[in-house]
Amino acid sequence: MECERWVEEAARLFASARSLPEIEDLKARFLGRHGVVTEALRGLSELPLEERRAQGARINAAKREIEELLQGARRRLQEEALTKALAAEVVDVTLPGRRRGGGAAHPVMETIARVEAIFRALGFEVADGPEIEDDWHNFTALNTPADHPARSMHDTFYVADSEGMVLRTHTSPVQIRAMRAHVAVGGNETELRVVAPGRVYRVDSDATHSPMFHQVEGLWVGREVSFAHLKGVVTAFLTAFFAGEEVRVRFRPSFFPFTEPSAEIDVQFTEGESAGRWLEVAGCGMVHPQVLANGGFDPARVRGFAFGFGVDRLAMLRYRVSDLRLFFENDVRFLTQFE
Ligand code: 2U9
Repeated sequence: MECERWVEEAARLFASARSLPEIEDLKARFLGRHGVVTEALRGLSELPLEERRAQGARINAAKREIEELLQGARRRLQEEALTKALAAEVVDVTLPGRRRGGGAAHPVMETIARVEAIFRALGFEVADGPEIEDDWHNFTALNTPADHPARSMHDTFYVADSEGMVLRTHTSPVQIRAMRAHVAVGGNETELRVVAPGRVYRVDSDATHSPMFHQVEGLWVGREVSFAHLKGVVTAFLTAFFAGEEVRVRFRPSFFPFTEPSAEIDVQFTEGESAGRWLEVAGCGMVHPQVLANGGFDPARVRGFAFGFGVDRLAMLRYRVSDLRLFFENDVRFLTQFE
């Protein structure tokens, strides 16, 4: 019988179909407007009534079977596609989750915090001030005369269209401001102990100099203050800062316009790459009487000592970084090592 052949043929063809478009073609061949089943149903009208009923029932039964085969084939292909996708898109549930980076303080800021903590423990307060300074606070008050080479455009960044405003070349102007504020509230003969950390600027750029760098300066003014106290404070600081490493400290005579006498401070490590070499880390001295006067103190009644450290230099030694520029390039591959 013809109907049974259709069903057998449909079963065979649907079973071997490999894609959804192939199945839709088969559907058209059997059930479409010009499909064999549709044509057969259309031909029924030419048959006598009795035969039409019997033949119609057979064709409709075949049609239902072919529709079921069609649904089955669609389901089979969808399941095959899913199985294939699941095998291809493997999810490794044992992988660690993706975390958002926590962030951390920059090694230079970490160093400033460490320096501040040590000086606070030694009785110093911490002060800050403007990074754009006037000529008087940055140079004149610090005994740096108008014709001093530090004032040249080759060394100092001047602010365009301003009356001699500069990017501060050291944090010393903060000390001048701290002295004047201290004396203004009646502290001419009371002790002043202050450290001033911060950014400073000079026209200079190579492996060991950056146009922006960091200093921390200290100042102690009082009636009985001597060079011996200066040595004691600086040595105590360096010992605490390099805790865990054996460090020797040396004071070497030098000159600065704002201190007299003046010295440079070198350190020597007994271990590590630079073991045995003396490395300069700071300058210091007894504050020049004229500078004390510019700060509002009476130089006949008080004395002071001061020192200035290069913070970046301290950070390089502590973290064993050989090129200063690495601190300012902000490459996360470098910075994440300090998290
Ligand atoms: C006042 C009086 C005196 C601070 C001083 C130095 C010597 C010094 C350098 C160290 C490395 C700058 O960053 S660096 O290049 N500093 O050599 N600083 S004495 O003297 C002062 C400061 C303020 C009122």
